[in-house]
Amino acid sequence: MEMSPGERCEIIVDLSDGKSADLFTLFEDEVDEAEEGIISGMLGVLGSSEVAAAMPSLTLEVDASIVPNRVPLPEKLVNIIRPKANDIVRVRAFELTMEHDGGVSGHHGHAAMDMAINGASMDMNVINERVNLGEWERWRIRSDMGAHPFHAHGCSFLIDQMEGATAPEDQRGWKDTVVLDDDDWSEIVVRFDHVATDQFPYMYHCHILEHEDRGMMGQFTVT
Ligand SMILES: [Cu+2]
Repeated sequence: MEMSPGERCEIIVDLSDGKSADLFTLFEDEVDEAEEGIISGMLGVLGSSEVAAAMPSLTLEVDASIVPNRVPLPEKLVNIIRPKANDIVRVRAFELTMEHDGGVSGHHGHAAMDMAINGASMDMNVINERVNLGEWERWRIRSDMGAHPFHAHGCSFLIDQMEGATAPEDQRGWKDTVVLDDDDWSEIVVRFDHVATDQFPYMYHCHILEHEDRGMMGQFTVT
């Protein structure tokens, strides 16, 4: 599974054979190199040096003292009721941008980047959006440059379109992060059911730490 910073995935692991299962975390380029090795590794045929060197992030082991409760997987894991088109009362657009800050080389020998959403870098004293409690909205989020995992507080949302196309099956559940690729856009439908005041607003932001720290973040109230 491809995962971005801050993203969560729910998985079901079949341990009915009693064997343990290893979960690996790799960087994107390592995945490309090691994908075949990982798959053969799963089959117990460790071949690739990448896989041999990789440490599992998590190992799931079966506790033999627990009597297994063997139930079949349900036909449907969750029942999601999507809002109808006319339930959505507002559309907001968010443009994520990165710009060189004037080309002056910084102390580290490279120009710093200014990062912003809708032209504004994060400012603790500015409320960027005001949302009405309990109303469905459509948020269209676009990356001007680079890949960004967009995250919003105080909600779970449904991804309608992802990277300019219909969201893949594994992205159609309740989410709190949506990934945008370079020069791509995604659309979410979202409803906020918790109050957030001017004094204690929520945030939406890119979940790459270096990007949110450089301003790719905004504040919103829910009232
Ligand atoms: Cu980012």
